[in-house]
This record gives sequence, structure tokens and C-alpha cells, in this order.
Amino acid sequence: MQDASILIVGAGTWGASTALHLARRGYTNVTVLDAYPQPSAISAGNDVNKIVSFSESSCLHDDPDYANRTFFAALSHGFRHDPVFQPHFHETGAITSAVSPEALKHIHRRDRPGDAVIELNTPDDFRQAFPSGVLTGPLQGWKGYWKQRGAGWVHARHALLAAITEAQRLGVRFIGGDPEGKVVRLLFSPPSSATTPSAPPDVIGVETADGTHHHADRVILAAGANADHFLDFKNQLRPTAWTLAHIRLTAAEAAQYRNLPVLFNADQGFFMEPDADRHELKICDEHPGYCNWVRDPVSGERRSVPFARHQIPVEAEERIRGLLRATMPQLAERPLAFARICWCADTVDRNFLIDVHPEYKSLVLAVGASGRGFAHIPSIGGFVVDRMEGRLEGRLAEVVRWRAEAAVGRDWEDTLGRFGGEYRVMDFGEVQGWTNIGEI
Ligand code: FAD
Ligand code: FSA
Repeated sequence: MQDASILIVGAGTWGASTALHLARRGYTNVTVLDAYPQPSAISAGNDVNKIVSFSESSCLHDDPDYANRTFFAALSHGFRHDPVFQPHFHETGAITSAVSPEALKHIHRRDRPGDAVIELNTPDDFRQAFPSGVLTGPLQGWKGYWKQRGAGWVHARHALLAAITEAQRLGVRFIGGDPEGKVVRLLFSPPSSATTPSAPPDVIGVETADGTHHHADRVILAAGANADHFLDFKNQLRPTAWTLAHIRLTAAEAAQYRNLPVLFNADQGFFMEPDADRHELKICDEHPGYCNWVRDPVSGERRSVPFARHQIPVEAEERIRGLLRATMPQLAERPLAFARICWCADTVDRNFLIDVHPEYKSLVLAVGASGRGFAHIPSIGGFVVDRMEGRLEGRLAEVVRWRAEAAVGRDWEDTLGRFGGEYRVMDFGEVQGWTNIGEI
């Protein structure tokens, strides 16, 4: 079984994690295909930082949040103890905050005050959580919770590359770039014939853009927001994009802004300390996301189709500057050094979709990261392999199963517990102007 041929489509966050876990379990014939050289320029995980928050496993037998807690306990263990990931995690603490009543109610449910969480009720409470001279803005109406331990950020690109490098060292083959790594379609077994009268249809491999047919015993689809392109997911995935930008600091400024807690505001956006290599501060504006709607020529239904762009809508830049004016106005007028849109795929309930396809038994789905899948890079691949091997614990399998029935008549406008921006899912088709960083 360990010598079965396995193809992973996508060397992003989940594909890399899955490759690593397969290799660690002794699989010897694993190939990962990606449309881009590693690390992929469009992977949602190819980023300077991502937020991570730990949680312990559930000790309650009937805990309705059992699956989530189990996934979080696994990532916590990975960032604490796995030598591949531990060096890239920074336990700076994290503040979750908001200003609108709805968002405040939401974050209260998410991070309840407890032993390890300090309530922040006034702008001064926030300022005191930071080194002096950093939060000079008004922070009007901000309230939140400061988790001082067991939270922080991970250098995402470094962690992604570490997973890929270790998987390669253990024998996994990565093919990245267009055309040799770009998958254009899945290959299906020929329909039943006289010689194979009752063979059910199955996926037998993939075709790449150079025309090569890669056959495999198992195909694991981990193409992030682009997974929707390969298969009819019955509306279970909604490719949705968020927006991020960097501003450059001087070396002296970067030193002053070192070791900040992550500051997340559910209405306005978030940032953490600047990256050590380039002294760039990444800032995200928070909102329910953008979709790119097109009409499906066959069904006539609309669907959101991802596209890559290393620019952001001007309105997102303005929101990013708004967040800076509220928090660090001394940085609010700096030119943007970098920006991009970044795609992920939301499921109906924002639970992951990790399952064997109901019809194609050799196809494993590792998708639906729902805008919070990076933190799981140390461990998610282990759950994917468990599912492939048919031994994913029942209570987890139930939460992440193929659930087309839940997406019937899906409300594409559902904000899925997100706030900020225009407080609605936005449409790239309505965007008036884009930034032109590096184009002048
Ligand atoms: P990806 O990492 O995007 O990987 C998909 C891969 O598929 C890519 O490498 C791509 O090149 C490849 N691919 C695409 N098409 C093809 C093809 N035709 N052939 C071959 N390969 C292909 N999560 C957190 O936990 N914490 C955070 O703080 C956080 N912040 C975020 C901020 C933003 C702005 C965004 C957009 C997301 C954030 N997330 C965060 C979510 C997280 O980044 C994603 O959930 C996670 O990275 C998804 O991993 P993935 O492997 O599914 O997709
Ligand atoms: O606390 C978190 O896990 C934040 S994930 C960061 C983010 O930008 C979201 O804020 C956004 O809503 C979307 O899910 C993409 O990821």
C-alpha cells in the first residue's frame, strides 16, 4: 500500500502538508503538481504571515465543537513540537477586537474572557498592550480580548517552504510551473464496456498543460480556490478573495515595531509585526470577501471564478489606510510596496471539506479551507491521509464530509460570520479602480 502512486494537485498550504504527512507515513511514490514553481505565487499560503491561535483538545464527550477543537489541538501540537514548523511560529499573543455591536458579539463568542484572556475596553487598554509610540491612533470605540499566550503568527512562506523541503527530502517529487505542473483536467476511467461491465466510474489521474497524462492510484485535489475548476462541487465551494498590502519601514522602524501582538479587528482589518527580511508591514482590510461572478455557459448559474492579480481595488487600499489612521496614523500615508488579492474557498458552513469523492473512489478532496486554513499547515495533511486510508475518526469525518445537500439553493451572498468593508460579499465586477504598484 505504501508504494501506491499518489498525485497531489496543488503544492499550496494543504497540498504541502499532505505531501509531508504521506512521506512521513512511508509512502514512496508521491508526486505533487502545481501550476507555479514553489512556493506558488498564487498560493494563499505564500505570504509573510498568518494568524495562529492554539486550543486544547476537547475533554467533553458530547462537545458540539469537538471537530474544531481536535483540529486546533493538532495544529497547536505541530507548532509547539514539530521541528519543521516550530521555528516559524512567533508566540507574540493576539488581540481580537471589533467596534460594531454585531462584530463585538461575534468575537465575544469566539474568544471568551478567561484566565489567559484579558479584556480591553478603552483605547488606552490597547495602547498599553503595545510598545510605546506604536498605537498612536484614536482607536475609537475599539473593544477586544488579548490572548497573551498560545497565539501569535507564523511566517507563512517559510513554513510552507519548510514543509515542501522536508517532503522532498523524504522523497516526494514536486513538479511546479506551466505547462508541466499545471493541471488542466482530471482523467476519468473509460465508461463500462464489455470487458469491464460493472466497473464504476473513477478518477485515474490528471492531464497537465503540456499534454502529459499522469496516471495514479490516488489523486488528492488540494488546489485551494481553484479546485472548483476541476469538478462539479455542487455549490459546496465559493471561491472568495481578500486583499492585502505591504508598506516598507526603515530598519530602525522595523526594530521599534518588533514583537507586536497580532491586532485583529473584525470590522476594520489586521496587522502584526513587520517581516524581518524586508522590513515590510503587511496590512489586511477585513470584509466578507470579493467574488468574481461569471455565468456558467451550461447551467446558466453564476459562479465565482478566481483570477490572479498583484494589485488590489483602490477601495481596499483606502480601507487599509483607514485601519492605519485608526491605529498607527504615523504610517498611514506611506506608499504601498506590494499588494495582492488572495483567494480561498468558503464552504457553506466554513467547515473544511476532506473526503473521498462519493462517486470517484480514488479521488480525495482536501479543500474548503474557508479563509482560515493556513494555521493548520502542520497537521491538516495527517487528517487528509487518515481519510484516504479510511481511518479518519467518525466525529471528524462527519463534519468535513462531502455535503452537497447543505449547498442546495446556496445563498452566495452569505457573509459567513464576517464583518467590515461594505458588510456584504463584494463583487469584483463593480470595482472602479485598482492600485498600480510598480506600474508607473
Ligand atoms: P492554496 O495555499 O492557495 O494552494 C492551492 C494551490 O493550488 C496553489 O499552490 C496553486 O498554485 C495550486 N493550483 C491552482 N491551480 C492549479 C492547477 N491548475 N494545477 C496545479 N496546481 C494548481 N488562514 C489562517 O489560518 N490564518 C490567517 O491569518 C489567514 N489569513 C489569510 C489572509 C488572506 C488575505 C487570505 C486570502 C487567506 C488567509 N487565510 C488565513 C486562509 C489560508 O491562507 C488558506 O485557507 C489556506 O492557505 C488555503 O490553503 P490551500 O492549500 O487550500 O490553498
Ligand atoms: O483569525 C483568523 O483566523 C483570521 S484569518 C484572516 C482572514 O483575512 C480573515 O480575516 C478573512 O475574513 C478571511 O477569512 C481570510 O482570512
